[in-house]
Amino acid sequence: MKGAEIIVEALVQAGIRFVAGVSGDSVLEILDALYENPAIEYIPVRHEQVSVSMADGYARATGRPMAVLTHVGPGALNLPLGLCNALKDSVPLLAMSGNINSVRLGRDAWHDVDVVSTLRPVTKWNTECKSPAEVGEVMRRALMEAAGGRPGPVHVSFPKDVLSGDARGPEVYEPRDVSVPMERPEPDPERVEKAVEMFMEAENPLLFAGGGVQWSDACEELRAVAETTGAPVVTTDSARGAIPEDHPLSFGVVGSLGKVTPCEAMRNSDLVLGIGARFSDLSTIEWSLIGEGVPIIQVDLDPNEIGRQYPSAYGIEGDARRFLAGFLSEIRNRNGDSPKGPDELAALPRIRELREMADQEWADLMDKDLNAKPILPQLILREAMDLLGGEAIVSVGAGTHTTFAGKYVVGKTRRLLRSVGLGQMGFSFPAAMGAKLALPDVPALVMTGDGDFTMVMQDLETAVRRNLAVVVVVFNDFSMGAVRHFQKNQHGGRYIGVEHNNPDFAEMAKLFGAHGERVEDPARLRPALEEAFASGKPAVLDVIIDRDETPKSVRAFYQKFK
Ligand SMILES: Cc1ncc(C[n+]2csc(CCOP(=O)(O)OP(=O)(O)O)c2C)c(N)n1
Ligand SMILES: [Mg+2]
Repeated sequence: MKGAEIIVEALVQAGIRFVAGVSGDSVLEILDALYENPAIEYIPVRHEQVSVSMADGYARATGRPMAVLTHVGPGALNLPLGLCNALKDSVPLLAMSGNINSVRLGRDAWHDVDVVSTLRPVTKWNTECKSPAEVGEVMRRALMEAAGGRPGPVHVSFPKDVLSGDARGPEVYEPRDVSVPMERPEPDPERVEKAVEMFMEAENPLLFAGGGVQWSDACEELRAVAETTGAPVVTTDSARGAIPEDHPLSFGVVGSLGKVTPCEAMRNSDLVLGIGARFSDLSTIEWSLIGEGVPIIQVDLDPNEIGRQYPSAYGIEGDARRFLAGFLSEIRNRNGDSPKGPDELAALPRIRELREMADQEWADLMDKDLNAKPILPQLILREAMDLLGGEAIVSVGAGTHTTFAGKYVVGKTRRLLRSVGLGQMGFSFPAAMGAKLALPDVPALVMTGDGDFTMVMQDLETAVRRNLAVVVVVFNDFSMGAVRHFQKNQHGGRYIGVEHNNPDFAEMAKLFGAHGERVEDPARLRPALEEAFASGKPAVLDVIIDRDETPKSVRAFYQKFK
């Protein structure tokens, strides 16, 4: 077997169904091995960055890695942004790139770039495959690294002669279907018991769920712990819907990109139990939300995260689901408690108070003339939620629009896609395409900015060709709004480099063969959304919004406590 054939065989054995990428002569052998292979679909895209973000969105939606394939040099050098995004948010994916023949490596030959060194800081694991005989082992290792432990993106470079050469010896080692979570460590039971004691001593404990809860499939356990203890739950953006955001105990995203109510819940807690959360600057508003001396319990699979932000945290190393299961049975053993119903939970005084605050916060956000023209971003949020409910795939871009779109009430885990740790523009559209590949029957909405969308919109061609019927709503303010707002507030309105023209995105979508409509009249928004989803095609709604509508900054709200 050729090296390239072993790669494809390893992908099939790992259960990988899609490979996206841009071609090049360095990967001809792999493309040829994919030709007519019924188990794997190769999806050509128009920019390598898009292939990584698609794989990223696919993995966020499913827990399964997808593969990316690029050409050497210029192809592989379009990967770092997307890989970094996956690394920052612990998303598993496999990137493969071709390379020039081994004998020419390092001689500054045509296309020769040290791709492995370039990608080192943006991958969890990354290597050059040196000989055809190594291909099977390198593939096994790469897939295990992507999905095992704390998931992440991996990259392998394959020189041409490795792909075309004949591999001798063992070809593929330990075939295994790969998905997250894989086998993960059990936390020390004594430390779990201690955590229960600390939790029960607290009057106002808080459950703080991070992406680790989602990646370890711990959502049911999280909900059971919450319903048994009556503790409120706040999340990071990586754990959206880990507990449905309309659940009586669920208060949404905490931190500077979240809402005030979950921040207040954190600020007024006398114990914070963080599960699979980094306690980042974003979620804690530069570490200001947790009071001095408030005990913290931090459960994480990655020992490097424990105590990284709060050295005083009582650390528990291990899998989130196993921790929560152990925690729950210990609480039940001690108290004989069972889960409380929604009415009983809603009547708890602390929950009632937080719920009133949350309702008021929502009412304040929506307290606008939503029939106003230009359209207010709040109207898009309201109409989309009304139409689609909590279970749609919702992919959100990076910009001012995020602070509105990000308030979508998410009803299910793995449905809200967003570049969290990196805050990358150009992610939302391809990520939704990836999620749609996995879940073709679930409606997929992209809420993005005009700046964000224009970074990747060429791949409307891919969406149309592959019929990935995502509906892109462009919050069009003809500007890099987030930066414009800074210039308005901090630089006296001296706007430089933030205002631009746009094509009519709807007309452009039609030229690509997609559905398109420009929406300027607030009354047209709802029917336009309905028609876009009913078209069954990729669609772009170019919604002209009021660019001076600035959301209240949660960070600014908390300045007063500093
Ligand atoms: C790849 C990348 N480049 C630059 C930035 C800095 N940045 C953050 S938000 C933003 C403006 C985004 O504009 P748009 O997508 O139109 O959204 P808006 O703020 O107008 O809602 C910029 C330039 C970034 N986050 N990512
Ligand atoms: Mg904009």
